[in-house]
Amino acid sequence: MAVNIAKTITGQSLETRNAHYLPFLNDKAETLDVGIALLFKAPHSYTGEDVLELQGHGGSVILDMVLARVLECGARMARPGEFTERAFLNDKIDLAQAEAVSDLIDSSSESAALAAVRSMSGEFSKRIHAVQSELTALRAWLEAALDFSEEEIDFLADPQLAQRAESIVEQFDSLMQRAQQGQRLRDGLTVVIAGVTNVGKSSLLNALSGEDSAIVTDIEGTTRDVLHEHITLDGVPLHIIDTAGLRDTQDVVEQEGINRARRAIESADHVLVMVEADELRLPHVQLPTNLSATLVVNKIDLASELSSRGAELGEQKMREIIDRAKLFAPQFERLTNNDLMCVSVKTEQGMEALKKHLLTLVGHDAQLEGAFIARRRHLDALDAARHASMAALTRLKQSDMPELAAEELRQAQLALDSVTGRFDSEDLLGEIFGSFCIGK
Ligand SMILES: Nc1nc2c(ncn2[C@@H]2O[C@H](COP(=O)(O)OP(=O)(O)O)[C@@H](O)[C@H]2O)c(=O)[nH]1
Ligand SMILES: [Mg+2]
Repeated sequence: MAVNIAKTITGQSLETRNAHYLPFLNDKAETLDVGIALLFKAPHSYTGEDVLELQGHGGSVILDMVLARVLECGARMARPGEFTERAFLNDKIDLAQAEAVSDLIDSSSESAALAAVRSMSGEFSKRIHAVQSELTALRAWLEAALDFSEEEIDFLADPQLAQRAESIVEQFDSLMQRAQQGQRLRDGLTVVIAGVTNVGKSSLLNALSGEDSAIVTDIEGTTRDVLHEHITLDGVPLHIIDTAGLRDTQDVVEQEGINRARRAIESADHVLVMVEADELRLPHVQLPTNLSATLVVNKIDLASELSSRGAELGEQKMREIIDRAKLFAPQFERLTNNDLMCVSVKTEQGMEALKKHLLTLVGHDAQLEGAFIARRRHLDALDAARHASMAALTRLKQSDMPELAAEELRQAQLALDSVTGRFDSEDLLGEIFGSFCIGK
């Protein structure tokens, strides 16, 4: 089809993969525009099919006329994402790569774009295939060992089996770390500001979003509902959530606000635990221990005791604050300097450092291994695959029902297949490609 249309519109037989500068003709052989025609023959094209590319001068009228002419010659308009969908169906790219095409186009920061290119060019998929083939090899070995389990040599007792499963689990860890970083670059991070009343939580939300969305007063219990703000720092999306101060109260409305605050905290990616420099008040509840958290000491403009360097609180004071904070958030047992920020929302002191810290959490400036752009569904699949491998490892270590270990490994493979799309689910494909823009 594309080859015929090329011939009709240009009046010539085009050489493949060559730029031809020539007129585009209408049905009366009149020139509509003069431009470049490129013909790609299957399978050497983006979609794996014959493709004709016409590059004209642009401008909506001429473009419409050329488009109308192409349609007249038998073409039809593509659905959103159809080119990439065809590339996927023709095995030019896998599903993770196809999704990365869309994520590259939509990327809102340089880091996200770099991560998307990495996934699009197949680096993410290559790592998945590597784990996949190790899973296959281990399964084959295990199945063989099971077949010979009646023999004298006990293959199942071979410690290499467990070692290999262990190495697979480790590979999952590194893969997930890079994918999670990519998912955060793509979808942003949900950060909840938590603490008692009047420490400056709402002021921080307003400062970060640059808007007066939350009401700030010196009256305790001012914020009663959960407030959401979507902000972007250096192109990285962040969802900041301000909550009611956590305290014991008889006020029914405030109590409901505090319950909502707790739920918001539980579903957050990260919590900023806010305290006041001079008045160490922390909530009576405890933060879930698996949440990552930063201790933010606010109102250092009011602090009576500053360190010799001036910018930070004295060491004695810091230790006191940390000791108290540990009671609220056990994760602060392992608090490092990176997880402790002294700020004054009022004078803006330390605010730049706090913003930088938030970007670090997203992995925006991570120099180590590059992130792979990834979606929630990829993370879920990797998580399921890791979980199944871990279960297999436990069985192998304890020599407990190895035939079930083989099944766990198979489940891990199935989960991994869903990332690269080696399976068919029409619904999922429709959902993925339907979200593309037209022409891609
Ligand atoms: N001096 C000083 N006051 C602050 C600072 N941040 C917030 N405040 C004040 O502290 C009071 C409580 O702030 P708010 O944001 O409503 O606290 P929330 O209850 O934790 O949301 C308000 O009067 C703010 O103006 C700060 O860095 N320094
Ligand atoms: Mg508030």
